[in-house]
Parts: sequence; structure tokens; C-alpha cells
Amino acid sequence: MATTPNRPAPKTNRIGLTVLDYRGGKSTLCAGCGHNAISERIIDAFYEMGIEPEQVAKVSGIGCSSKSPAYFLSRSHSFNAVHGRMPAIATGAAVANHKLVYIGVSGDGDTASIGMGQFAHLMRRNLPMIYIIEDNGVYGLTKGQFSATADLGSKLKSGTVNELPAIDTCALAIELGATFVGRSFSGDKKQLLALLKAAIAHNGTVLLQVISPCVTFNDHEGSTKSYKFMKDHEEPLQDINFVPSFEEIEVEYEPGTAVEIELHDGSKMRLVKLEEDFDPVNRIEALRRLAEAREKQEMLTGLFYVHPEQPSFTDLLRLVDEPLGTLPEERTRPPKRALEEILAEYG
Ligand SMILES: Cc1ncc(C[n+]2csc(CCOP(=O)(O)OP(=O)(O)O)c2C)c(N)n1
Ligand code: SF4
Ligand SMILES: [Mg+2]
Repeated sequence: MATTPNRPAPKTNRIGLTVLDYRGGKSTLCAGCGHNAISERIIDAFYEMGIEPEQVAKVSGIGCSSKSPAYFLSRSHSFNAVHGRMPAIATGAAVANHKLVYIGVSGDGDTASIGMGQFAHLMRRNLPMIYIIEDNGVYGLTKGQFSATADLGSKLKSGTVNELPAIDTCALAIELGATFVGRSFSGDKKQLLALLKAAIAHNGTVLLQVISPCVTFNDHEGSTKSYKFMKDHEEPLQDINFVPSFEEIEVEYEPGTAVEIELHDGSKMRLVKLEEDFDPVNRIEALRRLAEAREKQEMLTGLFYVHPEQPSFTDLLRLVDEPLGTLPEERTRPPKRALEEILAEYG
């Protein structure tokens, strides 16, 4: 009788789960779509950080990008909201249960057009969540119209030229109050993974704009969001090394070449500067550098701004430790006597 050869035990993370425990359903997006590569990095980040999938809540709006939460972390909580309305759902959920890790996936259309009002208030509140904009410069799901992040002068396949300036969602997020803001490229595995792991360790709003080429409608000559354009033009600000709190590694850097930033959970980001003077804890400098990049048409990536000490929205609400959604009614409703006392004050 044939014997089963001894197979090595599958690799597990610090909580004993395999990478398969972090996967989702099979993607129905086009083969080669940048959004699929981002889902892969999200799986790697949660696996490597050893976060229980049941402790994660995924939210999204509408678009090819917003379908992505179906393709990672199938054991997590999930809500696919109405177009541009993911922030309201995320805010309600985070207040009802501030113990979960929230990750939102949106698109450039979902965020920078119909969802702009909700996006602005989420950034301003510093809600503790990771908000990813999978940015391909077009409305992929509705067949490739320009979005509000399409660069001035970029071309559609039909030859139509975009005559409007792009909204810089990173600059806007910093201006509005987000406390961890960066840009990456779906094809830059190392940088994107480091940013995602650091994002998990941050307490506050993380805005990651990830350039994610749409192979079907925006990957041609004349597009500034194509694979070729990004490969030729990506200019990283730093080499990002993330050291989680549970894995202290000491590395020596040349004096003045690296900055170390400690995040909420004690994890560290070691940023090896590729630009002499750039300091990501300086908000004004970050905004200035982004404005300069727009003037010079540079495709800057990296961590632009981080403020780990700023209290998040749920910190400001001074919530009790247990999630509000799990409390019995007698602890969430004031007793009749308390209401009568309040009403008596107006009598
Ligand atoms: C209220 C409403 N208006 C318009 C639409 C049509 N619509 C669906 S997805 C979408 C844009 C998606 O673009 P983006 O967020 O960039 O996602 P992508 O498909 O490019 O990933 C639009 C306009 C809709 N579904 N609902
Ligand atoms: S249409 Fe574009 S954005 Fe949508 S799945 Fe296909 S490649 Fe991705
Ligand atoms: Mg899009």
C-alpha cells in the first residue's frame, strides 16, 4: 500500500494561523488588475502582523476596487456600502465596536467624486481605520471614464485628453486631519507591504493612495496611471522598514540617513531617507513637498506624514472599554429618573 510522504507542516504566524486563513474568495476582477495585487499585500500584512481575522472589519463603497474586500480575509466582518458612503458606515461601526481593526477599500471615483463629502469628514475626525484608495484614474466598473484624480493632460484610449487638474487625495487628507498619509504603487510589493503593516499599528486615520493600473481601460500610452508610466516614474521618498513590536530587530544606520518613528503599539518605522531634508512628522513640509511634486509632475511615493500621538475619534469620545454594541440596554439608556432630572432643568 502506498504511504503518504511526510509533508512539512505549513508555515504559521505568531497566532498559529497559516496564510490561507487570511485569504478570501476567488477574484472576479480582470487578470492583471492592480487591485488584485493590493488584495495580496493586505493578506500578507494581516498574516505577518498576526491579527485574528475575526478582529477585522472590512468596509467599501462601489466600484471594481470596492469589490476587493470579497477577495481577502473571508473570516472578517464585512459591509459593502452604497457608492461613496463607506465613511458613514465605518464611523458607525467603529463607535459601536472600537476593538476591531477597520480597513476600508475605495476607488478614486468612489472617494474623490460622489464620496468627497463623507471622505472629508472621516479624515477630519481621525477615525481609527485604514482607508485605501485604489487609484487607477478612471471609473473602471462603468467602463473607464476619467475620474477626479486623473492627471491634467492624460489621455483615454479613445484619445480624449483630460483638461481638468487632478485632486491630490494625499494632500487633501493631510490638510483635513488624517494622521498617517502615504502613496504607493500596486507593483511595489516591498513598499506597499511595509506601509500596510505600519498602518495596522497606527491609531488614527490612515490614508493610503495606491496607484493601481486598470489594465482594461487605462494602461495605454498617454496614461499616467499605467504600469509602464509608474515603473518609469515612481520616485520613493524613503526606503521603509517596518519593525513590529513583537519582533525587536536592531539595525545600524549611518548617522543622519534614517529616521525612526514609534507607532501606537510600540512598533517602529525606520525610514531610510532618499531625500536629505524630508521629515514626515512635519505637516507643513509634507504639504509643501506634495505641492512641489505636483508642479514638477513627479510621481512621489512613500510616507508623507505621520502623527502617532494625535488622539483618534474614538479616544476623544472617551468610550467605556467594552464595545458599546455589546452592552445591555440598562447600561446604554439613562434611567427614567435621570431623564426626568434633565427635563426638570428646562421646566
Ligand atoms: C449612486 C450611484 N451613482 C453612480 C453609480 C455608478 N458607478 C458605479 S462604480 C462607479 C465609479 C467607480 O470608480 P472607482 O471608485 O474609481 O472604482 P474602480 O472601478 O475604478 O475601481 C460609478 C460612477 C452607482 N453605482 N451609484
Ligand atoms: S475594469 Fe479595470 S479596474 Fe475593473 S477589474 Fe478590470 S482592470 Fe480592474
Ligand atoms: Mg478607479
